[in-house]
Amino acid sequence: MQLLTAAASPFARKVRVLIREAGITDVEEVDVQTTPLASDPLVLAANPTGKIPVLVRSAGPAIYDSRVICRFLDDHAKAGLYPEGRLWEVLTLEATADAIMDAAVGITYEMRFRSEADQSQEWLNAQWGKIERAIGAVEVLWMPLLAGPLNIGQIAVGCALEYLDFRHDKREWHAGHKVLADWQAAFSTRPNMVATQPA
Ligand SMILES: N[C@@H](CCC(=O)N[C@@H](CS)C(=O)NCC(=O)O)C(=O)O
Repeated sequence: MQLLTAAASPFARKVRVLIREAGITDVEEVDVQTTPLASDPLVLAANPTGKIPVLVRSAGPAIYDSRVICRFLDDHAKAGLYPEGRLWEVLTLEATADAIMDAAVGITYEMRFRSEADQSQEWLNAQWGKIERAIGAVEVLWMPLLAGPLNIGQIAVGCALEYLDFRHDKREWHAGHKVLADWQAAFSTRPNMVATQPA
């Protein structure tokens, strides 16, 4: 199988961390360059939206998005990152982290692809508001799930928060969120997080 990926993508990083944590050896990672304004042809051939990550499989159609690929690879490797007893909580935590990524990647694109004069500060701030609220919810609701055995929610939150540090450090999400910031500082030292740092 081939994973179409990019070093800066937090969504693709979720999959890359899972691959390593699960000890999966039959997925080749292929770096592509794709943007909302210029889709990589390889990606477009496998995913009509042009987004990464995409998993190209030897049998069956290519699959996307990151949540589908993570679930598929977890099942493939029987990695147990979706504990049955806490499935709905873990999936909601993953969805919350993905929402942080969506808003953060949206901010990155707005700032990269529009001139400063055309950028909507109102829209940028509204996206940041989503991120702030999601971070607050993680801290209030999900710390026990972040503290337990490794699950996909932890990987997703780790990738989302490090993406904020990578692209939007000036917004200083850590301020007022010491509990989550301490969790992230520890989680980011996992060898598979270190091996997949965004670039
Ligand atoms: N919901 C998707 C989001 C994927 C996504 O937004 N990927 C970005 C890179 S971080 C992308 O491919 N952007 C290119 C585009 O929007 O055309 C997932 O979880 O895989």
